[in-house]
Amino acid sequence: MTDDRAWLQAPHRRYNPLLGEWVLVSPQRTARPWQGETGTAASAVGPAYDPTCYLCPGNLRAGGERNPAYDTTYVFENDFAALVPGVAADGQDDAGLLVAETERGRARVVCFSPRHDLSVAKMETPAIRRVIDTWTAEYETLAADPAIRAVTIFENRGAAMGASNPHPHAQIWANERVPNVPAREETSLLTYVRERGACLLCAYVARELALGERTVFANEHAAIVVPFWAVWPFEALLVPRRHVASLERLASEERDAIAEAMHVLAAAYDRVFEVPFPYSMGFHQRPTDGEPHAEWHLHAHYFPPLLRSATIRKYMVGYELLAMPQRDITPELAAERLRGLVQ
Ligand code: H2U
Ligand code: ZN
Repeated sequence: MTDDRAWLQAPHRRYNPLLGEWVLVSPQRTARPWQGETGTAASAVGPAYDPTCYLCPGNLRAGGERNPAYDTTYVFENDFAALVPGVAADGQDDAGLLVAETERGRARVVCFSPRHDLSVAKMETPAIRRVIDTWTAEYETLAADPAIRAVTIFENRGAAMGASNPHPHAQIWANERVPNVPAREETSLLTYVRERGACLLCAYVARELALGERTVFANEHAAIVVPFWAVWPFEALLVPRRHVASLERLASEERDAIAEAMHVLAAAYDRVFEVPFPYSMGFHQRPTDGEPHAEWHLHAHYFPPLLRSATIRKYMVGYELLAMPQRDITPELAAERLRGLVQ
């Protein structure tokens, strides 16, 4: 079927209402020759247990502690934490130019499974559900700390995204103050409610599910789309269909639905180039400052770097560092490709 929207084939820019910024889309550019780096494909995963892995059960970590013989999920305080509690409040503001302030926080590591060789794509949905339950418990514990006002749960998968270890794991960084990106999203969500009387993400997901062209997968309680404003080639947004602000407010069947959606997306990703697909993913949810934050709608972003093969990745360089993000393959084509790989 031909699409009669001529602008779709021409260079155009699209608005990201969550961040309040634009992305340049250049669909005509996908035919250009590639003479840059080819790199090497992400290597295959190793054995079920690796005696040299610092996340495997029973092993010694780099920080000197020994992991227990865990048989489900396992959480520990990051031995090399970027954020630590007990920092005395201090800082400076020199004419609005040299501005700094101390930041308290915590950093945790969450192992998804004792199995070194698993990934979200290979794990069964009930095991992913246990990971979601573990994240939820961590979120609630950190939220109860009056010094913590924001909790960021994220997974770096694959060496291409800086993951230090193939053992399936995520990190949790908890801050005294809401970090840049969720702070911008909060402003956008609040503005949308004020101007249009609706939740931006409730309205967006309903619109996408009705259109279908950027939908990758949907079940009763969760939807995955390649956002209209996606920057990364195969970027995806996972959203609970009900308006819910944070993990601990999800019903049991909603957690199961999110676990299924996470599995489906990770498995589809691995089929794109027939390699373990690297990505960074993570959740945005309400700040933990004690306010209700009814404006918040929990969601997860997936940012995978691969572009045209297992070895050709997108870089955020040049124009993107100096001006604005840019993409070649349209979000519609990326969604079509991913949708075709959902099993
Ligand atoms: P990444 O693979 O996403 O980098 O996460 C691994 C984290 O595990 C990383 O933040 C921590 C690193 O500081 N880590 C420990 O806490 N203990 C160790 O023994 C090694 C790594
Ligand atoms: Zn391991």
